[in-house]
Amino acid sequence: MSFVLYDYLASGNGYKCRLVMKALGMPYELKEMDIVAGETRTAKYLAINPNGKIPVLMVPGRGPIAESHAIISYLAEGSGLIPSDPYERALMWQWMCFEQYQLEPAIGTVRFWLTSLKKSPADFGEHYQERFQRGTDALAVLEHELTGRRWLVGDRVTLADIALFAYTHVAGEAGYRLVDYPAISAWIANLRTLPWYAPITEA
Ligand SMILES: N[C@@H](CCC(=O)N[C@@H](CS)C(=O)NCC(=O)O)C(=O)O
Repeated sequence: MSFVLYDYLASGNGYKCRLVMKALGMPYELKEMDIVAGETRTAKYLAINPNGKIPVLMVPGRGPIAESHAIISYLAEGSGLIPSDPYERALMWQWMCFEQYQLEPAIGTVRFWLTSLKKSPADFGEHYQERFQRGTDALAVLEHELTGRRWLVGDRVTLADIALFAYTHVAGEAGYRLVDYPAISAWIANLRTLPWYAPITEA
């Protein structure tokens, strides 16, 4: 029995899980949920994740795990995607916390409004401006960190790169101009050269 991933293909949070399983050669079954149609809010789904969100990883013989960073840290346990050095591991978590608090709620939300809900910035008024600015601030921090570096932590790709790549590489869909961020653009290009790289649109 392989893992089952409850997911929505356009989701960067789900994409992190798909990329980690691809990187580690772990087979999985994808169960696509239409989050716009409310499929994660049914009683059946809420029994799996009371928070009503994807991604959820169903672990055979154990049960569900929600929250993308909990899922990827479970999947990557003991692999080279998690630094064995405690300091580097803490830096990995530093960037993954940054992603959840500052980057994903801004870039991920704006992208969701525009591409999944098919709304315009005017539909959200000041909320749009505030979210968009938070995303601009997050990209500035990332650009600063990546200047002169190939990966976010140490000298190899870690969960931090995968976690931050997920929404950053599609920031253009949320209206950001990635060409204005040369270090981020180079990092995105580097990640795309990895043998297990697959686009966000791939199941
Ligand atoms: N912090 C969570 C966020 C999960 C999340 O926001 N999921 C969104 C899609 S990316 C969702 O399921 N939305 C549907 C809903 O809220 O009904 C994670 O990293 O997994």
